[in-house]
Amino acid sequence: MPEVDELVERLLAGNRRALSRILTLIENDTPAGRRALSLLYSRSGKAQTVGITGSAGSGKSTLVGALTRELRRRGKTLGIVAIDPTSPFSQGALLGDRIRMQDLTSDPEVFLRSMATRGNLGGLAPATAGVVTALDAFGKDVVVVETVGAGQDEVEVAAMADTTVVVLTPGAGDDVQAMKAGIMEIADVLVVNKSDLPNADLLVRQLTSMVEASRSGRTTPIVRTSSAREEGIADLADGLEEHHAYITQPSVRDEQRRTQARHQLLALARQRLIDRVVAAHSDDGRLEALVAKVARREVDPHTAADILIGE
Ligand SMILES: Nc1nc2c(ncn2[C@@H]2O[C@H](COP(=O)(O)OP(=O)(O)O)[C@@H](O)[C@H]2O)c(=O)[nH]1
Ligand SMILES: [Mg+2]
Repeated sequence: MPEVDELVERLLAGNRRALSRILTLIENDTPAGRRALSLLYSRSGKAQTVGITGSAGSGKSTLVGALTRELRRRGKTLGIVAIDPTSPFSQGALLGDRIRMQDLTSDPEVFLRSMATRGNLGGLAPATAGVVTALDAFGKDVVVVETVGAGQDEVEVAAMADTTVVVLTPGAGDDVQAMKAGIMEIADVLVVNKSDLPNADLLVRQLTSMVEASRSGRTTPIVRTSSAREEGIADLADGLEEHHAYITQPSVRDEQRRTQARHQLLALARQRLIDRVVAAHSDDGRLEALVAKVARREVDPHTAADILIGE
């Protein structure tokens, strides 16, 4: 595919339009997109990837804006992937994000990319991973992925990054919810944002005891921020740098890279197998026939699955 190959060359030479076009190809999971990824993959792996998750409205976008300005002051270049809600009901939030992040896009060292939650044919996680790979190969020092909320898929996307930041806010009932959902386990840095609001101390205390109880080895730092007032942002940047230093120790690095590779490889293989099985059985109606049999209790689901993959 000579056209894509040329596009990749332009991306690697620092052309932002080529990057933009390749990101679209990757997002749509086109053959050209896969070709681009196969060329870019070996050129990636230098950036620190940062996943930021937390409930909608916890201030992630505002935080990413403030953090970007801080990292720029520290001389870092950035790629930002903002995963947008696709629902028409969230247009307001989307518009808000655009306004909050607008001033960032005039900086040529910052590349902001919005991605839809739905419509990625290959799935959100692989599409995001591909987009991050391209921004990494483009040469950005830090690639930040901001998820919309803290649902299962979104947490998974954030957890793929080298460094995962979980944003919580004081007084929100869903914090306890988030902790229950095991979100604590994936946090490399915990942020108590909106610490200008009451009860921030209480949340910090609760988190401190949870962190002490759950972690061995490196202790997850808890950073208080007010992204609205741009307070604590340097502490967050410090937290990211500390975690980066921690994971770039050779032994830790190898282990993390392997975990990431295994996860990505198996997820893609799983998806391809499913697609293949479904495609093979849909055309002639065998899949629906089997579904009907299971529904009528004529075949149990295990046996049906064996039939499905065994043929
Ligand atoms: N009081 C307070 N409000 C904040 C803070 N950070 C963000 N907000 C507000 O919280 C709302 C949601 O922010 P946004 O960044 O869009 O959250 P996201 O949905 O997590 O990306 C907006 O109205 C922000 O102005 C903060 O530190 N303190
Ligand atoms: Mg947001």
